[in-house]
Amino acid sequence: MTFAPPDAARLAAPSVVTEIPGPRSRELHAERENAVSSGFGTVLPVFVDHAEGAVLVDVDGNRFIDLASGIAVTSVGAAHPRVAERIARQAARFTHTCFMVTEYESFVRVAEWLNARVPGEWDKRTALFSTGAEAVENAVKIARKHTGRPGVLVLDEAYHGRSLLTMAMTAKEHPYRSGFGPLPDDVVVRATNGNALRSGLDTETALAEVARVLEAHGPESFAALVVEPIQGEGGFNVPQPGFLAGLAGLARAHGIVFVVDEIQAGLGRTGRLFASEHDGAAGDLTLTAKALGGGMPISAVTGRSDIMDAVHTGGLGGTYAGNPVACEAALAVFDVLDDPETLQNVARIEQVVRERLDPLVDEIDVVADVRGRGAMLAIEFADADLSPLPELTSAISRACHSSGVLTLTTGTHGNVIRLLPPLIAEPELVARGVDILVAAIKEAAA
Ligand code: PLZ
Repeated sequence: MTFAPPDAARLAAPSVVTEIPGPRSRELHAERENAVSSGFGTVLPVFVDHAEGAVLVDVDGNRFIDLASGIAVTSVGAAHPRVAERIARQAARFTHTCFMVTEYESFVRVAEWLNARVPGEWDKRTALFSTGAEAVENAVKIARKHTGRPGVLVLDEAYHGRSLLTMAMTAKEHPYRSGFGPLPDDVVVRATNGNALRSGLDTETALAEVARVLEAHGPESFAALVVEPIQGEGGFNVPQPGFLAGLAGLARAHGIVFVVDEIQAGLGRTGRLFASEHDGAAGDLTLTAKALGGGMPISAVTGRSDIMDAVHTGGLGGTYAGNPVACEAALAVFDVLDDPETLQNVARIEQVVRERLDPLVDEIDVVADVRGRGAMLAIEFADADLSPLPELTSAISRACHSSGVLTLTTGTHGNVIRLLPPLIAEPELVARGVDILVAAIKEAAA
């Protein structure tokens, strides 16, 4: 059984038995403040003891419905028995060799699975790394080597990471970029994302605008165009119909490598294995991370073999790239993703969330939009003139936390609550969490 069956114990959530955060979490948090750099923020300062499917249990015994999945990572839950078992077995055999020193089979099997399933009817190769930002950086390196060009085109509201290059590719100034410059702004160029709610552009006009930016900089200066098939940190912005396919066409017309960053939206999250499938816009290179390792750090660049093999031997790597324990975890995640029950469950999750959130757009003035796909859905809060309401948004999210539901905010303006339950979450449990969210919205809007 790969798909985790409903379990009465897991459904015993939420259960809030102390104030939030509880006394033990507060003690630990005080210790943290003396030990950990203040550069790390925290959404909900409770310390987790263990997970049961889509439920997180804290050190004070509070049980939270997890609508965050550690930012779209624990799609199979944070303690899937198969993942735990394969990790334990591999750790007892060997934890590391460095794939550049001696090889192991699981690295090859992970690459084969991705090559077979990543969109694009062409021969593929895969390179494994550890983090999402590393996958993005390496995609740019590979595209540069293949094209011999320097530039990277990205979109408004994009998020691609916190490393020096990916920070420049990320759009939002605070907290990601402020004070960390200078940024390599001479190679990173930004164009419109055709934001359906806010840009006022239709697909055709948005594509013409991207083409204009390309022309202004000289299309032959760009190695890669990097896009998210649904923007995650930017606010769960779903591309307008035809936009992604149009971008792919523009890139290919100019010999620019089209890179699809599926790090947040990929691997079943949107109800298809890859989010770009909804738009018929396969990447020349496709990036995965997050859900790939079921919580273990592993990322991948998968794409056209002629592009992937343009790199000289020794040009790609990293000490921990495709670590064997993380590869075993990925193989366990693949079993769950290959079980048709999993994507069927995502469709059920989408249905219970949409049933509850969609009507709010008409019922509640401050609800500006409900959007997303599958188990990647969001609700945006704004005034009638679309002025963002970030304080109201945080207050609603905090009210959910106090009631035992772990929600996250997102978006360029911080005025979006995003829902990212594990793909294996019981729809009844997600429904219960969303009912609590709806009650919090109604109370805050009243
Ligand atoms: N590309 C599309 O969503 C990571 C960021 C959390 P790393 N998103 C969560 C935070 O505040 O640091 C992400 C993403 C997309 C790339 C990344 C980067 O992945 O594994 O965090 O490096």
